[in-house]
Amino acid sequence: MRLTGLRLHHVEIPLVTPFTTSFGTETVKETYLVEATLATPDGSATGWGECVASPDPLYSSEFLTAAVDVTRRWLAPALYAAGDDLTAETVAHLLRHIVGHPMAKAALEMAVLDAQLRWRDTSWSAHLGGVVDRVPSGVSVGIQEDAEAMVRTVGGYLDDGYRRIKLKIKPGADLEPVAAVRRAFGDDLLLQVDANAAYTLADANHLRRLDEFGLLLIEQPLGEADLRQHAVLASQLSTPICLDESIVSAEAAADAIMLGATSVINVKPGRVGGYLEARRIHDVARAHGIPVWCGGMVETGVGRAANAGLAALPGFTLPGDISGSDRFYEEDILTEPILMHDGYVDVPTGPGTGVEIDPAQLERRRVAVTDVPAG
Ligand code: OSB
Ligand code: MG
Repeated sequence: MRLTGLRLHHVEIPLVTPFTTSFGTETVKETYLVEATLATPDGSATGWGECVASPDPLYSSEFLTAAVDVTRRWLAPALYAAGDDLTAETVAHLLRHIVGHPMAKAALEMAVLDAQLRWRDTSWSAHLGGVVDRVPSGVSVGIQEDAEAMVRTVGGYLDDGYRRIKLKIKPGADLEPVAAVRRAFGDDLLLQVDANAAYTLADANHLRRLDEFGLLLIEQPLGEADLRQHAVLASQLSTPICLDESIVSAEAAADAIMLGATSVINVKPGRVGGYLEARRIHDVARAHGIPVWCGGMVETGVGRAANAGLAALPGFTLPGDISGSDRFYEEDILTEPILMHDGYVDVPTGPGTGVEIDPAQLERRRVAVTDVPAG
């Protein structure tokens, strides 16, 4: 295939409720969707990607305007320069000399893979190796005003049918909400927490107090670069550690596993440079008997559909952060929203990501367009 056109659609979509993590509060989703047009041997194909970078570099060093800039000035030119040799499998290789920027790279690879699979009439999940037609749906619950509010909010999600609850925590908002939720909903509730790197090893004694709540795991308690310190912490907790921010590649996943820094992995395609690297992480983890689950980055239906396809792989043995779009958005940007039924999200079966963008919804949410033409 050959890249013939690239357009970034900048969108802003209000969230149904503010989402608070240890690093900040979001009330609006800001991102861009990538529309890539490719010439194929028999015509042309269009694919869509979604960038998961946030406006501010708080979750990771990447941020939205940097992703746009690196795409325009370095990534897109490298893909155009590949001529007829472009396939989804070559994207990461063609971009490897540009250091970092995995989320910008992932959005491009996603669009090229979507176009390729639509052209080949193959679904995302079938291509990646999915083995199930629906995936259990977990929900990530932001930090609330107090423990009572947390119990109320979690109760609402359980009424909706979510099968696993993840509570965001930070110093000063950890033991109390966790204890209250465990007390309110009992020992059978699949419950886990996510600290988004808000603690240090000096907090080990405090974090050990979470052990009594029977959590599935604690996600990323320490900093992104602190693999060795996570290994030390793991030796002091009975709650399993699951790394998110630290797992930036399949190599990092292998290192973390060998060091004993992680016993579960949150796989996020954007964080690792794309769905193909995400599959490699699944493969490495599976070979080591390490369970994985699919994380989320508050995606629109576009990214949510692709995540559901990935989560259908056999190593995804824990429920992921794959909620219905209505967990975050009043309306999806798709013709058919991604929804949860009976605690599961269906894995799309159509070609590519299997979902279609609703042109009217896109226009309604679009705040700008960046065209990135060849040369
Ligand atoms: O750490 O998993 C995270 C959202 C934004 C940035 C980081 C994280 C999250 C979530 C939300 O927890 C997951 C979702 O999309 O449902
Ligand atoms: Mg996380």
